[in-house]
Amino acid sequence: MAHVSYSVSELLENLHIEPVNSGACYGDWIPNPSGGEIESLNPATGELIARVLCAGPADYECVVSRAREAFLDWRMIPAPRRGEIVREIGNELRAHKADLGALVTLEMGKILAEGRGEVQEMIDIADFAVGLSRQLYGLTMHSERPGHRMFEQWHPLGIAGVISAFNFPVAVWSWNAMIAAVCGDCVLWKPSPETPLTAIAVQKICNRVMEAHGLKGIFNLVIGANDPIGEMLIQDWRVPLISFTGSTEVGRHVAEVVAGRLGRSILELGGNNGIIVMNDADPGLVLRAVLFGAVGTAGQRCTTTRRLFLESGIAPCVTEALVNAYRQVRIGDPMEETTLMGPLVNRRAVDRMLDGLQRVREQGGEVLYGGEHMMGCFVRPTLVRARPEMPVLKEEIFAPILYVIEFGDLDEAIHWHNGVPQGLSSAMFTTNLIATETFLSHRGSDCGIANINIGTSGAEIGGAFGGEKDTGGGRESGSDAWKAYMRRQTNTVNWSGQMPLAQGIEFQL
Ligand code: UN1
Repeated sequence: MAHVSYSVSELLENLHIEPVNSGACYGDWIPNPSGGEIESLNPATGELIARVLCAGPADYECVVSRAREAFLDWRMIPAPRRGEIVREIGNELRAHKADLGALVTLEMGKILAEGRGEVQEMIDIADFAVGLSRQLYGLTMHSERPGHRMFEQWHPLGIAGVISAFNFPVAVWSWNAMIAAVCGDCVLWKPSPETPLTAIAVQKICNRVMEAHGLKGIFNLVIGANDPIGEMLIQDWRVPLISFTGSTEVGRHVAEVVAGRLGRSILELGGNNGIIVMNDADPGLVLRAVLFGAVGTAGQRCTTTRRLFLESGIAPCVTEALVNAYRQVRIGDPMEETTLMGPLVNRRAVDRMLDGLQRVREQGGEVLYGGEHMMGCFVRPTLVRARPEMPVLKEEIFAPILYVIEFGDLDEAIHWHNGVPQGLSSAMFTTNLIATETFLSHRGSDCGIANINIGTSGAEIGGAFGGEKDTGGGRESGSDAWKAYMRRQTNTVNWSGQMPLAQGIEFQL
């Protein structure tokens, strides 16, 4: 395995990461939070990177009450002005792209190109949010009554709670935080305890920008365990919106608790993404898209390609090309520029992959390549020839396992493609217009994202991101996803000097 060429101490210094860091911040860091200590480990080497003191219940309380106070002022700043401040955050992220990207790599194991790509995603959404800050449009309606004006306004909502996952430790926060900030909300972030340092580095960047404007409490951080900190957050009526990214199992619990207090949730849960390849597809494109989709981020994206449906005519050549490509994947230290696949995030992830593979074999899956643990958190990307009825195909195993399934006709492929609980991302490779339109029609893909001649992962920020069924139904990022971060108010103004009632009702003494 290749050696590390990036100086870790320099990187940590550039991003102001200390050997021991506070995990609770409302602009000022709480010096000694009481929630116990966690260690951030490099999954490629097992080495300690730095320690973090977690937020305890009193620290949580302190941060949320400061955020609540900050909201009262932040909501009164004009949205375009809030956008200017978000632009400065985007510029700071540009300046720190290489370092922050490398810290993502160091802490969770995705390769450098993908770590930097993740920071680029933050920069892109910051730019999007700046433009959006001048476009928080409401509609006007024609009233049925004379001399009446109807319209709607979008007001800031309050504190947006963001619970993010290890696999996109900073980008998914930014989809929420940059949009929420221009909408006039404050943000309370609980990152994954697997990736506390990237969150601290981002919080420090935000603190510097906000401090220059005399602001605190707009971006806030509480690092801590699901119990008690996550639970306190989802139960807190002062946090009207919870945006949660993670497993379907935990997401279901979040949804129930937040709904129980009539709060709003945005859920971005498991995916089980499929690509359907028609005989007329360009095999070269298929190969590149599938390789990135299935092996990229070591199979740990919610958009990772997990099921590949090949029409029988093209199946042998694509399968053979994939086995060849998998053989050539350079596995190693993700801090090395030439590495294509780094480690899984931790040993539990390795165990879950190996358990899953046991079920695959028991159910008759034929491993065409890989299937084994190498060392530490490193595994081989795995290709499996599978039958569509195998129950394991309905699971999201968060690891680089790709099932190859052969099919005879398109209706059959769509049937099996949609026959899983999850509904995040999907794709078809074809040059046929009818197949394309069928896949994108009401009887085609049932997912939140459906692409043609593009893989399932690597979405741009400009579209709304999220999916259906067990994926949770939430939408984040671009398009009009911002509406979830604001409250809509319908206004009717009567300037007629009369009091006509709607629906023609007469009600007089
Ligand atoms: C995730 O895996 O949680 O579309 C998000 C993609 C990325 C985001 C993935 N832009 O693959």
